[in-house]
Amino acid sequence: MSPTPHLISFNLCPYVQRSVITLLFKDVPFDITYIDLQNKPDWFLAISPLGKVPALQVGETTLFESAVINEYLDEVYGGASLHPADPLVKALNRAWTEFGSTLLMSQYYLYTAKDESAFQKARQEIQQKLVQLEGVVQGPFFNGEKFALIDAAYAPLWMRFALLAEQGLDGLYAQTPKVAAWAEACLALLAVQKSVVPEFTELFKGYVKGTYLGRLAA
Ligand SMILES: N[C@@H](CCC(=O)N[C@@H](CS)C(=O)NCC(=O)O)C(=O)O
Repeated sequence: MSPTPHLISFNLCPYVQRSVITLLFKDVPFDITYIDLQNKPDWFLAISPLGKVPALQVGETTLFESAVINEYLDEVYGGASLHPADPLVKALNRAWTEFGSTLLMSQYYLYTAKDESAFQKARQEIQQKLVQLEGVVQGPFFNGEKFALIDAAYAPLWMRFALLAEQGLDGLYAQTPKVAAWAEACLALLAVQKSVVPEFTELFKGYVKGTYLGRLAA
């Protein structure tokens, strides 16, 4: 029997959230330890080669990088695979998952922008990436009817965009109705809703408070 997976996390991290969604969706019991990234514990630095979360401890072994962790979890735990069986489709899913990581960075630049010009630059980058996604998403999920690892990789983005919309970020999906429906389908899942700490909304809005967007919302 495989050991209980143990995730090392930070309560606002979208990359760890990808793994939590995968574990919850597959109904796999797991342990989770939250650390302060501003004050990384020595034991964490000793096991995480890049000093980043997520790290996944499986027995004596520590894995890192969210996409790799998710593939491992999918292969080893909880029944049917969440990755497409066809090698070409699987490879494409991996490529678009990496694209999703660049979108996470653009999103980060958006909600940490200190002035309008940085904000508009990030917004433009995001809009362009959403248009690119509009051309490839099948709907309702990325590959069609079935929720997959790639959806777990994008769901943290959709959750943060929904909160940013409450902060005044409007019209984000105006040109991308398929992406909007994809986001909605992901956010409707219990595994996604339960993938963050109960105080997440408050923490996230607090994080955005001092930024350009936070000032707009005030
Ligand atoms: N490519 C990594 C990115 C992980 C990442 O950037 N994690 C952030 C938190 S959301 C982190 O640990 N940052 C700490 C640091 O860079 O020092 C993955 O997909 O796992």
